[in-house]
Amino acid sequence: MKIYINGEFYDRENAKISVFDHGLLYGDGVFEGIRAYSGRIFRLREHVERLFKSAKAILLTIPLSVDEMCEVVRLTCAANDIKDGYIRLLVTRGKGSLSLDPGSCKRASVIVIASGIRLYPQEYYEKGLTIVTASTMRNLQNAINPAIKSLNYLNNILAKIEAGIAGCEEAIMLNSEGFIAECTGDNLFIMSEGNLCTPPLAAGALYGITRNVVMELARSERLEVVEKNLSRYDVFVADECFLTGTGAEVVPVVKVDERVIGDGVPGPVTRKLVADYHDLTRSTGDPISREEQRGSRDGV
Ligand code: PXG
Repeated sequence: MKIYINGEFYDRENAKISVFDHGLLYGDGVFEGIRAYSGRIFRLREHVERLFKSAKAILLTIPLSVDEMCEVVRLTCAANDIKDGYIRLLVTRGKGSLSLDPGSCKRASVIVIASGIRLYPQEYYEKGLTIVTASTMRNLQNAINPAIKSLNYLNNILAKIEAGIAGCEEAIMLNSEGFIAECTGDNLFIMSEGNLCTPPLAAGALYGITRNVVMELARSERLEVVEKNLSRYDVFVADECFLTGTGAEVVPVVKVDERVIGDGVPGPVTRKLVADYHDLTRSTGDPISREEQRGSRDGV
């Protein structure tokens, strides 16, 4: 395994960063989780652009351009001979003093890890997930804004621990008003009265790239997509429910806080979107191999 750190590739044993890196000391940094399918990186540019926005929001200067970062991700996949895989992209504040002061960090660290992926069991897609609502609420907009994909994920981790205690894979997180924000690492959708509904980003969700893709797919199926505040009640009485995320893709939910959703099996809209997303990820994306990249650029 070859891991990219600040312009060099290192073997797994030698891929190390300083204990004085503020990413470790304070969770001061940003990250992305990206997938490659069949030798192509899915929605690479969107992920890299979101990374740059997260960095901008925390006044972190990334020492590369968006194009250079896309190229680094591609090169790291190529160096690891990735066809289907998971890419973790991190930018930390870098090495500094033992004080909070980010000014003590002279240069951000850029790390790219490209590895194989542990897929959700097929059963989840066929039978659907059971989830619960966590008592840990999502961060306030004026605390750590949930739109920032920061290295400080304790908020989500606390909710994930609650999911685990309840024997579930995921948990719903509410915002301070009691409306649904999202899950710990996935966005949430419901089918209600023939419309596909999802909380607006202002409710405190990450600007999910899978969420965007699913909204595009749904609209292309002539479904009405509505972004509106959703309460737990709205989910309990929904006809269908599913989650979206890079890792999970589109995964059906059939029980929430012991309430059976719809018929208790993945509904028709969910099943169609699971299949459409699957097809799209396996037929589009930026080629990892340079030859194919040239080919696609030349329209060959
Ligand atoms: N909400 C949160 C809080 C996330 O961290 C999503 C929604 C879905 O966003 P995307 O852009 O991926 O559709 C995420 C993304 C992991 C893991 O290791 C988590 C994510 C992505 C990949 C892996 O648990 N979260």
